[in-house]
Amino acid sequence: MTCSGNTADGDYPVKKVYTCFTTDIIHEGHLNILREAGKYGRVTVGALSDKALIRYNRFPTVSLEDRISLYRTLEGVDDVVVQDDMTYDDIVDRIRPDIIIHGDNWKTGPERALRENCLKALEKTGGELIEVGYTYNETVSKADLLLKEKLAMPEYRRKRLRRLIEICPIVKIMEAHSGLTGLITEKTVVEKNGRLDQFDGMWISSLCDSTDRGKPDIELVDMTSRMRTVNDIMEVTTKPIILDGDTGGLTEHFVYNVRTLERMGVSAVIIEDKCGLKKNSLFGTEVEQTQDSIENFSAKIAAGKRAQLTEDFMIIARIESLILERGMEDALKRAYAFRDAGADGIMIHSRKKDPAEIFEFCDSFRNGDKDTPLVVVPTSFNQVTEEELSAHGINIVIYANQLMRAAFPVMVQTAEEILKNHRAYEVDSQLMPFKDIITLIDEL
Ligand code: SPV
Ligand code: MG
Repeated sequence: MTCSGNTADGDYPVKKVYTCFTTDIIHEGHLNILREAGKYGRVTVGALSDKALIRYNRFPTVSLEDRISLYRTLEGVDDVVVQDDMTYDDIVDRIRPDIIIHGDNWKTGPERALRENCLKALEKTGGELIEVGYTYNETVSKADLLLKEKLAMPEYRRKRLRRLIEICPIVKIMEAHSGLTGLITEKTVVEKNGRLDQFDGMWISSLCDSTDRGKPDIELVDMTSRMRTVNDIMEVTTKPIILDGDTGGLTEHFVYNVRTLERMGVSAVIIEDKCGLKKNSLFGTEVEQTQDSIENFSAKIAAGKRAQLTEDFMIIARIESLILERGMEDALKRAYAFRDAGADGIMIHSRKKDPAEIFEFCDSFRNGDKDTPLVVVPTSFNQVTEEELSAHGINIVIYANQLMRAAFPVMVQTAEEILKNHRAYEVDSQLMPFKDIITLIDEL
C-alpha cells in the first residue's frame, strides 16, 4: 500500500510510519493500529526479536521468521523489519520514521520507560509519536489467554529452557515453592535504565519445598509431594521449571521420575553427586555427607538419559566436590565424566563468600568444553553479578531461596506483634491489602 497526496506544489512525499509488534496472534487491537497507521503514510512493522521479547513481554509461541511472515500478510503493511532491541534508538536511527504509532497502554507501568525512550529518539530525528486507544474487549483478552495457555502446555514449556540458553547471555531463574511464589516469579517485571527485565524461569528448591512443609532438607519430602508443588506452580504459570532433584534417589526410581517430570513439562532436573542421607550443601563439612562415586553417579545419569523420551528434557549433574572440600581437580574430573555419561549441563556449587573457586572451575572447564551449559547458585557468593558470571562462561544463575527467606522474618515479626498487642491494628499498615495480592491471580 502506498500513500501520496496533492498539495499546491504537486505530490508531497509519502510519510514513513512505524509500529513495533510483539505478538504471535493478531487481534482487533493490532488491526486498529494498522488502520490508523495507514492514514498517515507507508507502514513498516517491526518484529521484536526473541531476545528482546523475552525481557519485555512473554516468550513467543512461534519463531521470529513465522512472526515476520504473519505480519507481512496483514492488510496495510508495506514492509516488515526486525527490531533487535526493545529501546527505540537503533530502529529510529535506521528507519527514520516520520511517525511512530503505538497503543496508549504504555503510558503506565514499567513500559512507561520505553515510551520516554521512543519520544527522545524521535526528538533527535524530528519524528512524531501518535498513540491510539488500546483495544480492551473480550476477543482481545481471549487472544491473550490463548497465548498463555499455549505457553503453559508441557510440549511448549519443556523445550523453552534449551532455547533460553541459546539466546540469553545468562538465564535467570528464581525459586518458587508455591503457586503464589510461582506467580511472583512469572509476573514481576521491572524497569531499570530504560529497559524492562524479568525472570526466565523457576527453581523448585528441595530446601524451600521442605521448609515450606516444616521439614528438614534431607529427601524426607518424597517425590510425589515434590511433584504436587511442581503441579501447583505449573497450574498458574508458563515459565520453564528446573526441579532440584536432590540425589535423584535410587537409579531404579530416578528413571521413572525422569519420565514423569518430562511428561509434566518440567525442563530440567538437577541431581547432586551425593549418596546416603543427604543434607543441605550450605552445611558443607559441618555435617556428615557422602559423595557418590564417579562410576555410580555416571550410571545414574546415563540411565536417566536412556529413560527420556524427548530431546527437550535436561538432566544436569551437580558437583559437590568444592562444598565437601575435595578440591578443584576432583570437581573437574567429575564434570567431564558426568558430561561424558550424558549430562546436559553441569552445576558447580560453593559455599564460599568469594566466587574465586567458582570462576576457577568454570574457566578450566571451558578450556576443555565450550558448550555444555554451566549452572551456579550464588547464595553465599552473592556479590557476584550476572555479567561477571556470564563472562566466566556460566549459562544459568539460580536464586535458590531468596523469596522464602524474604517472607519468613516478616511473618514471624507479624505474629509477634499481634501477640504483643492483642490485636492486628499495629501491623496492618505494613501489610499488603488482599485486593493487591489477588491482582496476581488470573481469572478464566
Ligand atoms: C536448594 O535450593 O535446595 C539447593 C541449593 O539444593 S542449596 O540450598 O544451596 O544447596
Ligand atoms: Mg536442594
